Amino acid sequence: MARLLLRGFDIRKAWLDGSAQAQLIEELRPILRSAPLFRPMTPSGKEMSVRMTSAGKLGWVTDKSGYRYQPQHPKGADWPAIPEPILKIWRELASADRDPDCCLINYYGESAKMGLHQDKDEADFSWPVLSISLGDDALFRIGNQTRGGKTESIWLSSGDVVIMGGPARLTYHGIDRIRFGSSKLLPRGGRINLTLRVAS
Ligand code: MD3
Ligand code: FE
Repeated sequence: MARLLLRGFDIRKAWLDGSAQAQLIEELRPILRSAPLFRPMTPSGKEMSVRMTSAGKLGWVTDKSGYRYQPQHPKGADWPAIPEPILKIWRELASADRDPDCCLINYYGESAKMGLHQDKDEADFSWPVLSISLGDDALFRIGNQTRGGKTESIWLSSGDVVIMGGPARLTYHGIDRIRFGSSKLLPRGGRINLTLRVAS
């Protein structure tokens, strides 16, 4: 379980062993059944290549009305609860005295990516954000607190956990690409990223 500090990001390599990763995938199955992945549309009308859904009191959505958190899936049902084993990871690592109200679930297929961006739709940036990587390796790019400047990249693998707190909370970040088929965790390949946030 190596620990890396990169531009204020606290990266715990292999925080979850294979059986913990498989347990999380099992927890996600019923969630994906009741809150199916959808392909979000940016306010400018472009479809994102990542497919998404959420668990928790609030989920993140985007459409022509803009980016926001809301209590229901786009099809109208309340989001399912965040599974206890996922909350446990937050309680161990986030050093926050409150549970997250959103677990964003991102699925990256073969050619999915996410451009450099800041996470700014939450009400209070003093809460950390925690990310859990499952499945195929992903090339994670970290920039600066303002647009532009030099970036650094690191491969994230299944079982890695990253905590973004303090000044790093507003750092630009993105996923350039995944190494499709690099992990055996998901039978059909791809990558799932869970992002825990205090949104409200
Ligand atoms: C740094 N997801 O959903 S997780 C996102 O792997 C997002 O799916 C990427 O960026 C993914 O918004 C990266 C790492 C991450 C998540 C949230 C952050 C890094 C962050 C919030 C603030 C700063
Ligand atoms: Fe982000």
